[in-house]
Amino acid sequence: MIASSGFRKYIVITGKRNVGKSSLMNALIGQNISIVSDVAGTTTDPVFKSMELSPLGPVTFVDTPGLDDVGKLGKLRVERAKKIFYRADVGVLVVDSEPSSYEDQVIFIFKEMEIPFIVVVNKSDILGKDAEKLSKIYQNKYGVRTLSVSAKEKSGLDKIGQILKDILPNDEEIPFISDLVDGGDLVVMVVPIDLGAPKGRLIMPQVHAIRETIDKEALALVVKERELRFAIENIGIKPKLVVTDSQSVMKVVSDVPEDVNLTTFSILEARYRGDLEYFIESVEAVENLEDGDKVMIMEGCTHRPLTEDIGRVKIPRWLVNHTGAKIDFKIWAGVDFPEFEEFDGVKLIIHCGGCVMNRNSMMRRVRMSKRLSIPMTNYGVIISYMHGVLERATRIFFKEATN
Ligand SMILES: Nc1nc2c(ncn2[C@@H]2O[C@H](COP(=O)(O)OP(=O)(O)OP(=O)(O)O)[C@@H](O)[C@H]2O)c(=O)[nH]1
Ligand SMILES: [Mg+2]
Repeated sequence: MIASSGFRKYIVITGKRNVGKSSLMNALIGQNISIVSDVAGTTTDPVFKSMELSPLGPVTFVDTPGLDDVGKLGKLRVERAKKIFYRADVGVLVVDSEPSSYEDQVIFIFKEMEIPFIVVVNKSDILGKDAEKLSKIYQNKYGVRTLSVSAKEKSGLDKIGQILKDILPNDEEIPFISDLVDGGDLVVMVVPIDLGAPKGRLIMPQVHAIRETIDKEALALVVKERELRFAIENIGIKPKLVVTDSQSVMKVVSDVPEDVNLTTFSILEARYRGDLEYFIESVEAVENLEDGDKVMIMEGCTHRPLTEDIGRVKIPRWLVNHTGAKIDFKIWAGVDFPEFEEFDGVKLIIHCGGCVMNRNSMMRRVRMSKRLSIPMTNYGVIISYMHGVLERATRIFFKEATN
């Protein structure tokens, strides 16, 4: 698969003017993409370049303007930095001298935005032994990993890929359903006729749930919603869990006894790929929506919208009914990250299940939303919320924590 920008790691190169940020990016990519000169402030807008960086894989380097001249108190600097940093996976702070209040501030922003970063001491060709001294100073002051290089002579650069890989967040895969069931348990799955699915097929989350259930030596019983009550009343074993399609959740809640665990495929997806607790906490933002507020519907792929499309038609309709507010919906679809300006005035992000995304690419969007201080929830969570059954449909995940 060609890595589109949604899967590429963003590496943001920052530092004072003239420290050699553009030279470093050029040295890393082996091309003169970004303009280098001895005039401070040469780079005026971010410059992007994508490449493969071993052993990290596909990355996009972002060379940025030095921000050491903006705003005496640095307020403007913070705003500008945030605008560039919000989608960074890792930061590279380039230096050629001892830390000043500028480096203090950039590192403060990295820490505040939870962006892992390294310090690259550049110009080792002229710094000589001082390069090592500087490395030590930065290590001791900020507890950060450092690397001393010469962008001019292209030396000291070969370890950078490994170091960046070491500090990148590791969004390990988590189970879809297997941690919720034991061998011998019965799981009932409610699968309605799906007009969106190809004829004769089940959709991915349904297949995934069945696979993990049977691999746990548990029993998977798959029914349509009309047969659910009959199944529960006649099977003779109390189900450990009932999983339903979100759109039938209300009917299913009324058919499943209160002491039987219940959730939806979309909520399982929300947990599997994203941050379920954060999505639940964020959904409360619905209650503050007012006339004219913007809500971004964010999708992981560009599919052709269906007539009764869940993201474009149903959720907006439910949300307007729920809040009574005239909401301004924006759709963002695709693997790329929206530009900063797209988030202007957005009060809530509602993300799709992300069936084409992996956990890492979803968690990056979660991190982005936190950095932008815009709450983000997802389809599965908000659908159950608007139907008044979110607590019921998520109880199983939080049971152990409250015991
Ligand atoms: N000796 C030496 N000079 C370097 C090195 N890297 C960059 N320079 C010089 O430092 C000056 C600034 O380099 P740039 O790469 O334009 O620096 P920058 O950080 O991108 O600067 P701005 O875009 O203005 O913020 C140029 O004259 C470069 O030739 C290095 O490793 N060694
Ligand atoms: Mg530059």
